[in-house]
Amino acid sequence: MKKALITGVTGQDGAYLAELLLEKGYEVHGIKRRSSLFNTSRIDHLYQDPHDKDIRFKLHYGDLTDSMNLTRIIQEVQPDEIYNLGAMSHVKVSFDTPEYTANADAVGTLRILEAIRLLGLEKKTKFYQASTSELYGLVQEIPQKETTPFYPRSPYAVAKMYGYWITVNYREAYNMYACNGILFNHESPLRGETFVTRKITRGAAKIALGLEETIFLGNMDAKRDWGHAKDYVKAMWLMLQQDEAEDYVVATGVTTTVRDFVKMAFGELGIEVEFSGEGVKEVGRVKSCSGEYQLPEGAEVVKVDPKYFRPTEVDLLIGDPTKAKTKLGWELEYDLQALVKDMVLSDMEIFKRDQFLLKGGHKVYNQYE
Ligand code: NDP
Ligand code: GDR
Repeated sequence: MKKALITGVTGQDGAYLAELLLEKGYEVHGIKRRSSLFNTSRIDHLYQDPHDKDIRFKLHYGDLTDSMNLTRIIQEVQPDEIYNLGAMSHVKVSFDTPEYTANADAVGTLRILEAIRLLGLEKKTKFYQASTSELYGLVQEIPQKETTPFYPRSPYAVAKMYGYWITVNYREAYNMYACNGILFNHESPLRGETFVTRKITRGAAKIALGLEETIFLGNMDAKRDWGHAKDYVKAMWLMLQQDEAEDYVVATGVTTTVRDFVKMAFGELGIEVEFSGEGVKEVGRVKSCSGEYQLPEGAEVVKVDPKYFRPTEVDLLIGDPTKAKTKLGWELEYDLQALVKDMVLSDMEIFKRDQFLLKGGHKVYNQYE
């Protein structure tokens, strides 16, 4: 039985990847951080009681900022594959916590590679690094592919640039099987609530159900190449099943503005939204409603709050996944419409529960960011 170790197993991708690897018959080990509350909601359905015999899903406490801890876990597990998905992954937050971001995202990657080397596992353990389209940053070429020059635009992207190159360096210096997946934005019902797509699908669901009036967003003109996380974790696995370690772009090849994502999300609920105004004055208003959810015409459902603007922005991402498709045989199952539908339906379920609780006189607390 193959053994895999996943850092960031409690995150969006970690949860989908753990599920995929368990389906494939792996023994899956995940590293989770200690937190004052349970932080395993995305993987609770996979949980196996450690007291049971022959369990195939095991969690270890750990942190990417702790070399000794990482080395001990890797020594204990002796994994065939390590997927380094753990990171401080929020671009805007990286401007607030740049040093920590560098420690976890850049040096954290080095810590794992060095642990593999020190433990003499270079020939046994294959390594996947969660690299990102944020490396492309300021547009140098479109669509962006494996050979496009990098120009990172945030402390997050700069830290990930180190992670990218140290992975390449360990591959070349020590002949390790180490790959970068340069993944473009991928989303899902499990996406963190403060990333723009989930913020929009949650907002649209709450507004349709009368639980909220307005979503406040930042740059509406930003364009992203959005895919479904379920498709993207398959590419991660495929990258570690090849004869040779290489780096791959994983993307859909289609780019969409934040504004159009908003229209699609409300559209799933039969609510047509039109935008007017520019910059901080831009507003999204209800034009018409054709389904179950009837909102007043002209209701201002989207406004701009400059607090969500970034000091340096990445305006346009669009990836060319030709190499992943031809060399890995990777295929997409979800297009953007199917992704939006999956997210909106899931958030409707969540907020219908809240609506039910409110009607029963219970309090419901929601966080906004
Ligand atoms: P999430 O933010 O959902 O998950 C990040 C995971 O990393 C969580 O499990 C988190 O733990 C964990 N983590 C954070 N800091 C540390 C630390 N210091 N030590 C150990 N674990 C830590 O990210 P995604 O699942 O969306 O992304 C997975 C990876 O892919 C990340 O590295 C991200 O940067 C990268 N990436 C993501 C893309 C996307 O569009 N989703 C695109 C390209 C790259 P906790 O749950 O406790 O917070
Ligand atoms: P991104 O994702 O920065 O691309 O990083 P995010 O969803 O945060 O932003 C996408 C674009 O939307 C604009 N935007 C807003 N973003 C947020 N979060 N909140 C808002 O209110 C808002 N309004 C507009 C942003 O300015 C940006 O242009 C994600 C992360 O998963 C990274 O870890 C990963 O590496 C990259 O995708 C690829």
